[in-house]
Amino acid sequence: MSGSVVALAGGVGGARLCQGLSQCLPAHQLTVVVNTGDDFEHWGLQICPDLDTVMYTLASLNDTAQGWGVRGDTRHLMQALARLGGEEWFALGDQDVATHLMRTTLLKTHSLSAVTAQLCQRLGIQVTVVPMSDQPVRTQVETDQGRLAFQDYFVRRACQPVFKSLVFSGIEVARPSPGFLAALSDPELSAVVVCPSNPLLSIEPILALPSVRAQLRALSVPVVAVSPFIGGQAVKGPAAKMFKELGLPATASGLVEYYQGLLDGVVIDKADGPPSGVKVCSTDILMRDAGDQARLARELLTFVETL
Ligand code: FO1
Repeated sequence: MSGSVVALAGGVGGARLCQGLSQCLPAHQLTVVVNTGDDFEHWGLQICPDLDTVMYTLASLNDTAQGWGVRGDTRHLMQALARLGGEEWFALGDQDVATHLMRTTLLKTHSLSAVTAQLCQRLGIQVTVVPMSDQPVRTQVETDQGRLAFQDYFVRRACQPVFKSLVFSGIEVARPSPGFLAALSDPELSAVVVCPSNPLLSIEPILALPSVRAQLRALSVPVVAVSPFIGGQAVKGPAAKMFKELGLPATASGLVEYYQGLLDGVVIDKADGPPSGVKVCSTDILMRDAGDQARLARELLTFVETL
């Protein structure tokens, strides 16, 4: 691929595809735009779970078994907190805390974009990673148990409450980050990739930012998603449960319907039926290891060139 690619990403699935894309594209041709709706303050620390998952994955530091955090991390801090009666529902590894301490300190004088760029540089990440916005946007989940803060719904209650809708607190006054806007207006842009992240929790906050949907629709380059579903199940996380609670099938067709005309193409698993209304690439979309990530990214980029 000769032009640049913007990837919209959230947690584990997005991070894995971005790692694959980073192996197929020169670093200057990839910008990863990361959801910050999951961000929250905990123990006085600014925690950006999706930015961390993307950074740790691109730096090959990620805990692949757990899905978040640093591989081989210890929990001495959490154990000491528990001894003092502290809450344990959100587990912070010791090395992970270093990231949150650094970010929290730097954020006193720098934007989240600048802090993210500095953390990425220190971790040796060459592709551009930007938060979706420098202003705080906080996802809240309307459920049968009332409106819940994102991490309360996701981690503390393990996504058990029935999902109804989302509220993105702060979105009206938030702006897409400078790096996000620059990547979308790059004359060399050749595609926007919607990663196989949770469409509701990870991608929707990015799309809900003022002007983003309109800008994506106005682009003359293809917008292509990789499905997060295989055989009616999400590869990871609660996306299938949430789609069903919304009355949408947890399939590639449900995905295309959900994105409401945004997509030109979709990459689906070979086990699944093709959706109508978009171009389809059917392949093995399960990313078990780095080899799968690179293969899927290659197939995605080849597909994009046909659109
Ligand atoms: N997810 C969990 O299910 N339990 C945790 O204790 C937890 C801790 C955690 C700490 C730092 C971090 O960056 C992420 C962490 N996550 C944890 C993952 C995270 O909350 C969610 O997976 C994302 O917000 C959804 O993409």
